[in-house]
Parts: sequence; C-alpha cells; structure tokens
Amino acid sequence: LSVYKMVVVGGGAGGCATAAHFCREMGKGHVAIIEPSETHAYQSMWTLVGAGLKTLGQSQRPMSSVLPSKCDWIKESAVKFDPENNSLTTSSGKQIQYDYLVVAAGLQLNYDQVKGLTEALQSDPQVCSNYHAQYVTKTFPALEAVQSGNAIFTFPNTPIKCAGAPQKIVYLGEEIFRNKGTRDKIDVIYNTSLNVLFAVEKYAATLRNIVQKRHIKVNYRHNLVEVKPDSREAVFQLLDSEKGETTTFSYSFLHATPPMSAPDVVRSSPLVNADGWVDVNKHTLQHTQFPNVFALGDCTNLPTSKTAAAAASQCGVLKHNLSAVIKGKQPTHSYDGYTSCPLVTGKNKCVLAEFDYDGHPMETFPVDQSKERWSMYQMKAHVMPQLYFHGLLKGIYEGPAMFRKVMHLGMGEKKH
Ligand code: FAD
Ligand code: UQ1
Repeated sequence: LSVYKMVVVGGGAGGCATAAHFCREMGKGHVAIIEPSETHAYQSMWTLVGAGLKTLGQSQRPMSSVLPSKCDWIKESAVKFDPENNSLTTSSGKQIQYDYLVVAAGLQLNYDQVKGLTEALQSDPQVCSNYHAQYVTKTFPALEAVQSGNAIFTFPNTPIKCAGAPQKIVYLGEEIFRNKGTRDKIDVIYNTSLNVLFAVEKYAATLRNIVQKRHIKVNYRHNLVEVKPDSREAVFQLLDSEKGETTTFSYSFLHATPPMSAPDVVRSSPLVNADGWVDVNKHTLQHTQFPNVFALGDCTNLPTSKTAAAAASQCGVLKHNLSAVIKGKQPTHSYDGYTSCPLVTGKNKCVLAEFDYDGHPMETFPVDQSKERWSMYQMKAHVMPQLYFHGLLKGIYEGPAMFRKVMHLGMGEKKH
C-alpha cells in the first residue's frame, strides 16, 4: 500500500501538466503519476506526420523526460477505481491511497468496433490512420502510392479527439495528389457520420467553400462499419436510414478514424456518468459526487470539443480550484469551454478555429481566423510544439487567454 497526497492518472497532455504544477507546490514525494507508456506523444503533430511534413520521432519524447522529476512515476495502468475509499489499484495489484485524485486518462481507440479494420490496418498498405502511432506512418506512403480510384477518409459515429483531424488529412491528401499529378484520376471522398463539416458555422462556411472549390465529395451521415481488405471495399451504414441500410465503396486508399470512448477501466468505474465519461462539473472540473476528485481532458463529460488546447485551459482552472479545495475552500475559477482546432487545409494554410461552450468564436489574434492563413500554419507547425512541450507539459501554459488580452489591446473586442 502506498499513500500520496495526490494521485494523477495518465501522463498525457492534461495529466503531465497538472502533475507538474502540483509537484512544484507540494514538493517531492507527495504526488504520484500513474502512466504505463514508455513514450509521450504530442499527438497534434500526427496530422503533419500523416502528410509527410513531420516525422513520428519529432512528436515523441521518452516519458521519463516529460514527467516532472519531483513526482513518483508509477509505470503501470490504473485498473480499478475505488473513490469511496480514496483508493485505486494498479495493474500489478498495488493499492494506492490518495487524498486527492486527478483523472486524465484520455481516450481509448476502438478500432475493433469496425469489422475487419484492425486486420486491414495490419495487412493492407493502403489503409492507414493518423490516430495511432503505429498506423500514422502508413499515411504518407499510401497517399503517394494512389494512382486512381477512390481515396476515402472517414469520421466515426462517436465523440472523438480533435474533431477536425479526420478532414485535415483530406485537404493535405488532396494537395499531395495535385502536386503528384494524380488528382484527375482520383475521387477524393470524405464520409462522415456527422451532418455538418464543423460544429461552428463561422468555420464550417469556410470549409464548405474549400470542399466545393477543390471537388472533394462529402457524404454526410455515413458511418464506416466494415473494411474488406481482400476486395478493397469499405462498408458504410447510412445513419439516416430507418432500415439500417448500408452502402459499399471500393477504395484504393482509406484513412480511418476509429470509434472512441473513455478507457474501459474508467467506463466501468463509479466515476462516470451514464454515457461513460468522467462526470465533472462543467465549470469547476470537480467531480459531481466525489469532491476530492477532479478530471480534465478527453476522458471527461465536458461538453466541448476534445483537444489539447481545451486540456490546457482546463488545467489552468483545475489548478486553482483543486488548490482551493485542498485549503478547505470552494472552487474559485470557471471553465468557459474554450477549445481550439487548427484546421490545416494545405501545406501552408490553416483556419484556426477557437470557440467556447456555446460555439461562439473566441479568437486569439486580431484577424479573421476563419480565413485560410499562412501565418496560422506557421503557428500550428512551429510555435505549437514549443508551447506544448515547454509550456503545457511543464504546467505553466494555461491556454491562450493570456495572449488574447495582449493581442486585442487597443483594437476593441472582436464581435462574435
Ligand atoms: P492524452 O494526452 O491522450 O493522455 C492520456 C494518457 O493516459 C496516455 O498517456 C495514456 O497512456 C494514459 N492512460 C490511459 N489509460 C490509463 C490507465 N488506465 N492508467 C494510467 N494511465 C492511463 N489537439 C489540439 O489541441 N490541437 C490539434 O491540432 C490536435 N490534433 C490532433 C490530431 C490527432 C491525429 C490526434 C490523435 C489528436 C489531436 N489533438 C489535437 C487532440 C489531443 O492530442 C488530445 O485532446 C490531448 O492529448 C488530450 O489530453 P489528455 O491528457 O486528455 O489525453
Ligand atoms: C493550444 O493552446 C494548444 O495547446 C498547446 C494546441 O495544442 C497543440 C493547439 O493546437 C492550439 C491551436 C492551441 C491554441 C493556442 C493559441 C496560441 C491560439
């Protein structure tokens, strides 16, 4: 049995940042972080890895180099949560007791829920997925290899992280085809379970223009349910069909975004709501039933788009509120749902979406960010990695709210 003042589950974006902050506050020996992985990945870079613009190695660091040195790293998974007794069990059977728990376990990728997909990812070089370290390196060679036929990109019928990522690779792929001279022989098809291109109309309007101008075929309410690698066919359920009809496409390239959920161990714990997400107050990030438990990032029920940008802002709020609770006070800070999605539309172009719980744009820069911009691509490709590794993971960066005030000095507030 080990006893800690604070235990953080997950050493990804949200967990690493939170642990870094509280280690500084509490000192050595008081904070444990439970994380089984040897490698930490800056997943946001995987879109660019898929397009051949960055390497997988550039996105990865040894876990030991990003986790704060003052915290105890327990290199295991949490397998059972017992919040009634302030305790949890790890994969080796260790029991860990805590005063305060922070859950930041991220998402589980459920490739197996699509029949034949795992097999296709393992056996067919033309099936790839930017969402997984093992499959993201297949994307660029597969894009380069297509000569003709259907290049299909999918968006599943579950909440996912970075809801823009399934279509960023469509734009990058279409550009690769054009540059290689194969574009005329390829049908570029985006099959999405959603009924819109993007949840916020200001950015959706730009994206609709782009798909029209670049002859990208968008099929709404199409959900990938089966892949047949032998015949290179992909089967889609028509979500608006009452009879559960399906339609089959042949493919010469398939980029699959898998269904996602909170990790099984989280879903089967007393920490989740009926939909299987860690149930925290949407403003304070404090658990709705266990006041000494907080959560942030992709595993939560927070009704905003799941991104590292959101986790950064949540970390800022969580720090203050958990500190207050530790001091016996009420939470003081409120999360507004801020999230951001750099919609890369080409190798030097990006629409930087930023918005809150109500879907109101909350733009950092004093320009119209719904336009495709070279500058925003530079931000995404070169500034963000620095901000992530040296700001967020160190528990210093709390989202762009701090820059927003400076950027808009003397320019008035932008209208929603
Ligand atoms: P993660 O960073 O995923 O970390 C979760 C951690 O928990 C992992 O290290 C995992 O090993 C660990 N874990 C899981 N289960 C357990 C367990 N039982 N016990 C202990 N540890 C456990 N975000 C942006 O802001 N901008 C972007 O442009 C962007 N693009 C993206 C593109 C792609 C292709 C992908 C995949 C993601 C992208 N994201 C982007 C999303 C971003 O990566 C996530 O939202 C962010 O990493 C969420 O942080 P998190 O801490 O909740 O989860
Ligand atoms: C952001 O804060 C962030 O977290 C580090 C990201 O994750 C990689 C992002 O992609 C974006 C766009 C933001 C937002 C930050 C600014 C400065 C607009």
